[in-house]
Amino acid sequence: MLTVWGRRTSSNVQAVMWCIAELGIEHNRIDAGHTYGVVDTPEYLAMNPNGTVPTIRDNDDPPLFESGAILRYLAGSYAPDAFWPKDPVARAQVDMWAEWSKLNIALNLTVPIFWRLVRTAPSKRDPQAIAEAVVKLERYLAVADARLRQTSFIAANHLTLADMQFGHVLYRYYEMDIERRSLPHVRRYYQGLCALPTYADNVMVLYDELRVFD
Ligand SMILES: N[C@@H](CCC(=O)N[C@@H](CS)C(=O)NCC(=O)O)C(=O)O
Repeated sequence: MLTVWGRRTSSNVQAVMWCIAELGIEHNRIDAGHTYGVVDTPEYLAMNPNGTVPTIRDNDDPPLFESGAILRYLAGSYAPDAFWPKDPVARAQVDMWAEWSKLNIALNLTVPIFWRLVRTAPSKRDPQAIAEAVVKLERYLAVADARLRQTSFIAANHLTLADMQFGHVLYRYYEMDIERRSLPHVRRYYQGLCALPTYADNVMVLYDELRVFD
């Protein structure tokens, strides 16, 4: 049995949980991180010395941390070829978009925008820094928009592992109280994801427990 440690409000956990749901993997999830604790216990730190979520353990295999590595492990073990091709050339195309999404979309949204807005008290927010971070993120989203003009999903015309890395971030992008530029193909793609029960259940998770107030 696969065990996942991580709270439902963690975006990195959401990518992993969405993947698990897409692949129909039987699993057990244990709340960990933020107010749930667990991540500072010696037992957890022995599995993941960073004290972050997610961490997984599949049966008696060694524990795994880093959501990107976890996604690739799950896909390599449980996914059909269309989701994560065996052919190295075809797989590299999916991996390229997954890596691109993690580095350019997730990392430019989570700390520079989400943390500054949702996880910072209103009196301490820096609207100028947030606006500049949105402009920077949207330069990369414009690349995705041009891509999604040609393909239904980010790496292909069907769902792949790359969508787990790209798509999970969009819920917060569209939910946050920010000025957004027009990105019609990203929006169409996002609306399609929202119609997927696997996305709605695992990614469209309210994050009120993370909000910081004055
Ligand atoms: N690069 C790591 C980042 C892990 C990470 O920073 N996770 C955050 C949640 S998204 C965390 O553990 N925060 C501390 C906490 O929840 O206690 C990954 O992709 O798995």
